[in-house]
Parts: sequence; structure tokens; C-alpha cells
Amino acid sequence: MISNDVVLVFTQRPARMQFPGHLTYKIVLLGDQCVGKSSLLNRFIKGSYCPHYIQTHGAEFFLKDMEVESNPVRLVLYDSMGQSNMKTIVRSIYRDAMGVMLVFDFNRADTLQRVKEWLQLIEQNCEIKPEKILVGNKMDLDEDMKKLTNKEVTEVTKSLELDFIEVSAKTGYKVEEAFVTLVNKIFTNRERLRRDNMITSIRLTDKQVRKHDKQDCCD
Ligand SMILES: Nc1nc2c(ncn2[C@@H]2O[C@H](COP(=O)(O)OP(=O)(O)O)[C@@H](O)[C@H]2O)c(=O)[nH]1
Ligand SMILES: [Mg+2]
Repeated sequence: MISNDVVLVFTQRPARMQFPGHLTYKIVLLGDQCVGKSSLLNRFIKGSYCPHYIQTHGAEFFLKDMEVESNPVRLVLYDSMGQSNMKTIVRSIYRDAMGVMLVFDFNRADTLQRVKEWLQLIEQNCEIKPEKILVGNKMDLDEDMKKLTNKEVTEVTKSLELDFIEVSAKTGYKVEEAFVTLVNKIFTNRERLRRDNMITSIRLTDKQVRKHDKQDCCD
């Protein structure tokens, strides 16, 4: 289903995000620092894994082309530092996201507890209601290193009504499946997302027009 036709971009060049004839889906990865967001992207896009921690600065995006039910889709995948206090970046980047991957670390119970805060941040900042998936990373760890039991995870996923998948960026276990599941959810709900996006654009344009009118009369 997926073609591994990869385009990797490290700089902000919005023009390349749109590709004629392609659907463009903006997806953001959210979660605490060190849960493995950058590693998951690296595994999905390049098929590789780096055991060293490399801090993500601000927000970076990557492009990946794939096919969903014979439709070419360009994914714009946003990585971030994992600091929820970076509100300005969060708001400007995430407001038109169509999909959100919420990541926690099986080795750190606090990262699962904070998923609720990340969800609140999405509700406050995303102007369209994005499709979501919860991803528990570092499944490769030995049982005695895991601080979370399946029962604890299930309780949270049920209470937050999130689809859930266990993955490992290190081994590659179910990483592609996690992204494909999210992309399929976006594809299935594309009409609703398109409507939400149109309403948001109209609202924004309206705001700009009103601001412009105001400036005219005050000049
Ligand atoms: N054992 C294990 N370690 C991982 C996995 N994914 C990431 N890591 C490690 O966790 C650390 C933080 O990963 P990183 O992707 O930078 O986290 P981010 O801050 O969320 O982007 C790095 O040292 C990674 O090598 C995984 O699936 N298994
Ligand atoms: Mg990172």
C-alpha cells in the first residue's frame, strides 16, 4: 500500500509542502522529551535508528510521499522539542494539523500521565479537530525496565478514547503500522477535515478583512 518514495526536508520551505495532484496531510508528533518522537520519524522515513539522544530544536518538518487506496498523498510530518510551554510555536504550527500522534515511553509512567495535557493543548490550539493515535514507544525494553503495565495503559486509552498501538523505534516494530493507521483515519474522515479546514480559512480571512477595514478607516 505504501511506496517508500521519500523526500526528506530539514528546512522551512512551505512551497514544497503542496504537490500538484497530491493530497497533503499535515501530521504532528507530540509527547514529552525523550519519548522517541524523532526516533519514530527517523525509523518511518529513513528506516534507521540512532541510539544517541539528539535534541530537536524548535520544530522541524519532514516530507514523505505515499499512496492510500491508489491516491498519492504527501505527508508533512512535524517533529517538536516536546515542551508544552513553547506555546507560540505550538499554536502556529499545529493549528491546521489533520493528524496527531501522541507518544509516550513505556519506561516512564509520567509520560503517559501527561498525554492528557498534550490533548488539552491540541484542543486549545488546533482549529480543526485532528485525527489522533496514541503510541507507546520502547516496546523492546525488558519487562523489568517497563514502568507501565498493559492494564494501566488500557485504563488511560479508554478514558481518553484514543486508538492505541505499541511500537519500538529501535527494532522498527509496528512503526509503519502506527503511521499508516493514522493516515488511514485521516483519509476516511477527509471530508469532515476538509470542511473544518474551509470553515477555519473563511474565519481567518474574515478576521483579516475586518482588520484591514479597520486599518483603512483609521489611516
Ligand atoms: N530502547 C529504546 N530506546 C529508544 C527508542 N526510541 C528512542 N529511544 C531512545 O530514547 C532517546 C530519546 O529519543 P528521541 O527520539 O530523541 O526522543 P524525542 O525527544 O521524543 O524526540 C534516545 O536515546 C533514543 O535512542 C526505542 O524504541 N527503544
Ligand atoms: Mg526529538
